[in-house]
Amino acid sequence: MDLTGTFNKTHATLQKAQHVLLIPHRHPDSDSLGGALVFHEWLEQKNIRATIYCATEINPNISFLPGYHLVSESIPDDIDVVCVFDSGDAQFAYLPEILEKFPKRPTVISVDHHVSNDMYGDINLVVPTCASTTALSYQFFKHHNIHITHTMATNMLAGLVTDTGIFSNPATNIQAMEIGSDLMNAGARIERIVTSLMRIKPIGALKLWGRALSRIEKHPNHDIAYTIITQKDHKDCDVTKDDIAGLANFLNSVADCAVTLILKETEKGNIKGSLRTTQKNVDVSKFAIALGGGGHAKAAGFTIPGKITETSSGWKII
Ligand SMILES: [Mn+2]
Repeated sequence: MDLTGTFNKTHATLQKAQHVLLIPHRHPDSDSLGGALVFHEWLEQKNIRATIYCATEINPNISFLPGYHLVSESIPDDIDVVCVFDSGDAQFAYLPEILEKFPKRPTVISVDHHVSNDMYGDINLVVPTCASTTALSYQFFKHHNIHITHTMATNMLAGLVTDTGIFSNPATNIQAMEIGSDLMNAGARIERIVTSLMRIKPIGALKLWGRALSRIEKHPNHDIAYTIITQKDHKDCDVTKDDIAGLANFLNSVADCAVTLILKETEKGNIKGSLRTTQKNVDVSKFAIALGGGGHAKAAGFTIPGKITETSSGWKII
């Protein structure tokens, strides 16, 4: 894939901008916010005005990202370029609502690595073979001979570590390892990243994980392991939504099954299903779509009405 044209177009558009709005997707992870932060740092160096705006709250577990405090709570009105990071569609970043605020539509650049990206940008710097949006940003910076500072390197490596599951999931390729190694040379702090993203878990979350893990069952006919989390578990263990976010990924990486499924009761009387697979030939999004949900081939979800109750013969959805 020759990216020269798109790299140059992106570079030229940003260079000419009077004020760039950098937006991660809703509830950003470190790949999305990390991407916005490295571009922010570079634009500031070039004396090009840039503002990072996020439409939702940001999980404090990524507050270690250098520049995290720079995220603005308001949108300036002199924006002429909007750059969206790690968002496969416009709505996932609340882009349509943001664009409505401007009388003259700014130029939209999408920087992303999702295979499902629907090319909503005027410029689409979209490369699905990149392990992370920050790995793509790294390539852009290298192409234009932009010096990668140690803070940029930490932001880039954080995205790469997150999206590769610490260099272990199918997104991990030789290029990801090479970029990771170069970023460490540039001063990225991998121990800080791994500790913040992967290790620190509140005790309540560990208790909840314990309950969920103790209930795992394997389907008698299909190669699928599943477990459940009830609203009572939430209350007993005093956890937040973010505390359980990593459980589906953890289960997927350790369970001796092709597919894992977590069924979680929500406050609103629904059940949320989180599907994961590590198998190359399995597409869990098909299953999720059949149940009215969606997602990616390796990670997908759905929501159905119902409650989970314990009966004498086991757990039942009613
Ligand atoms: Mn990503």
